[in-house]
Amino acid sequence: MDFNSSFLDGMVGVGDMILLDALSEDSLLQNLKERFKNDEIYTYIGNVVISVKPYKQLSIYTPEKIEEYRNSVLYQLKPHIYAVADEAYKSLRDRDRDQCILITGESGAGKTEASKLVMSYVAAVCGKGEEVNQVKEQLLQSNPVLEAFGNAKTIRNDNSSRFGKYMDIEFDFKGDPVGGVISNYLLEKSRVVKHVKGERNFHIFYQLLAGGGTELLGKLKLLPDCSKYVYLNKDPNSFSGMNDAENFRIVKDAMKIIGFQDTEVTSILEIAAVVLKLGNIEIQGQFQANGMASCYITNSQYVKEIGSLIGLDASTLENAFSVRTVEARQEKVVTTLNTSQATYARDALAKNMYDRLFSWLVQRINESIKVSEFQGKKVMGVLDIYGFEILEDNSFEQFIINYCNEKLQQIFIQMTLKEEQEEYTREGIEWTRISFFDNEIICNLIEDLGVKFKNHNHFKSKATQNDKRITDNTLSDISFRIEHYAGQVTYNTKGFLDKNNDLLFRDLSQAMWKAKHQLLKSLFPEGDPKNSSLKRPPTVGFQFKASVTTLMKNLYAKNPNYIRCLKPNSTKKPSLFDDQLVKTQVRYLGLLENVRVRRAGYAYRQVYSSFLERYKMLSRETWPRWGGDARAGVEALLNDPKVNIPKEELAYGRTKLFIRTPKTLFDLEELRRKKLNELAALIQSMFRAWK
Ligand code: AD9
Ligand code: MG
Repeated sequence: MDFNSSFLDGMVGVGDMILLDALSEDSLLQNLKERFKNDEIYTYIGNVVISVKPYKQLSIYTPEKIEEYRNSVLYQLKPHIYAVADEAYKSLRDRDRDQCILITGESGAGKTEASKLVMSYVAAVCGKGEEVNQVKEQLLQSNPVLEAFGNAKTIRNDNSSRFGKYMDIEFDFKGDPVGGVISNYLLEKSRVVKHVKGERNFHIFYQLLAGGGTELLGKLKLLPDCSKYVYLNKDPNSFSGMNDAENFRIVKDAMKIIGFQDTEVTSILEIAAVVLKLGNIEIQGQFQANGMASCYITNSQYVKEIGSLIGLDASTLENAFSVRTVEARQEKVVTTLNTSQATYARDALAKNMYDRLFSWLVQRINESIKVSEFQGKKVMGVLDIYGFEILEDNSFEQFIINYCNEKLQQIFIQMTLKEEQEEYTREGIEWTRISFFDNEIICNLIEDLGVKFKNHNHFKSKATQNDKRITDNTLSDISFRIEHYAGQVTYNTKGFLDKNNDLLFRDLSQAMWKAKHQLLKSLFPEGDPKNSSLKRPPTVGFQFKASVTTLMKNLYAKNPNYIRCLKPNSTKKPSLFDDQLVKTQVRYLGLLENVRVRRAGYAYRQVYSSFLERYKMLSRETWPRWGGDARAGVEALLNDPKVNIPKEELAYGRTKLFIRTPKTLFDLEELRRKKLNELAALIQSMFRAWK
């Protein structure tokens, strides 16, 4: 294969930044910009694909494109997510290596879209039997369902993921999908009760009201008008271009395909309706005869409606909103709630109910897509989490989201940069060290702070013990600042403690457990008097850290593939490339260091035996078989004058062969292809002669 005429010909700038002429931050940016202006939104750094979101539909996702990538090897065609998906899939299918696809970038940069492109590519290229098709459909249809319940319109993104998602797609030995497992990470449940102007609550509420139709809404006693619900936005501008009614139909169809029963769908929507109604419960304060503050519900209509939807006596519910029972040394003490406590309790119930419903949905989908024990499994994990966020007011949610991104950056650094350097050292190959920013210290700091978060002073004392990365001398008493890899973020600690403790008064969970509504009841197991001795659950921060730790372990065990998403501008304009904005992202994603490491080193490496197996037909020395040691075989193969690879392109490590530039690999692939054609022709002619 002629390198120039395939990978680079007709290409704007360079497709792999390892091949940049003079490497600097400017040349890297310039290259991305030039390519972006010509609708070349994907660019490689070795096997990492950089995506600059186009803000318009490009015709590069057609079935024909999929066919093209399916029949090529990496680097033969223009850079594309499909090429990375293809590489990962083939490595899984042919080399038995579990894969993970890590997609990072800030909010609105295109992560979720990228994850769907990967999924649809894999679905298109693997087997086609009836059973396989059903599995594929179920896996793909999990997206609209989870997006309806877990995504929302935000200032940065009309379809912003408000939960983290990791999906393992499982394959059999042939490489056909047999099922999957989805893990969800911390839904931003505060959105259920509150969102800022211009944003919205989770899509499903609007979809239900817009698309539910008279009969369903009548049954749920809902009105189609969002402005009637306190938890929903009253800002009409935030609805433009959302297609809620149409999306509701899509979600219902998707649920059917996944295997939800009609009764389950109804139960789910009933709970969504209950959440909306909870928001409309108005609570007023009053003083009791003894002078104690208490409260009452002014519009009992909603309590009655909730009661009838969930099969619970309205007075039980009303009571649960106005008192709190605390057990101390086997004694029950009942106190009345004041207005703000009761409002807090109401919102806590709505948030918890929705959050638990969401987790239940994920588990329910998993039930449909789970793989039976005996099927051989190879796994491709796709990680799509909420992107790094710097808002005007950053609270506990941003702290959690940014921590997760910080961990992903750490894994990227560790796996790509550190691994790269360490591998050379391990393999005994000469290597000049490159310094790069290691964010481990920040991860440790956040873990330390978040898990044991007690109060603001805790941060202050830690800040003095630590370095400049937490600076709060100039800040108000209720804030602290962290110098994240992606920028400085000032967090407001108001509400931190509450959100971390996530307290739901037991009176409410007990009331929910008394409901006849089976699904709702099952969401509040701690309300069962038999479980009343259960200890308080660990804090949200603690649970999150534990799940992120498991996730990281899982990712470390797989072969990583990276998609790094960049946002070209913040104004959603199709062809605007905001240099400064992209520069910031390029910096914090460490792209320049990434290129440096790959350039200083070798673009490709392979263990000797696999390399020999793949290319042995190129030399008479090694074909049809090589009897000796694999490394000696590779040397014999590459020393064959017919193969003709420049010496400086190669380095022999302890266990692997290293190839400096992708071009050499293309040359080898092309030689191999020609040789295989020759061999096929030879076999055919022999066969003919024999007949
Ligand atoms: V967040 O962290 O969940 O808020 P993401 O997931 O990074 O964010 P998303 O994939 O949702 O961003 O992309 C945002 C929007 O950009 C999408 O809804 C699309 O309208 C648009 N987008 C993203 N990628 C592409 C693309 N390759 N081509 C065209 C795109 N439009
Ligand atoms: Mg997303």
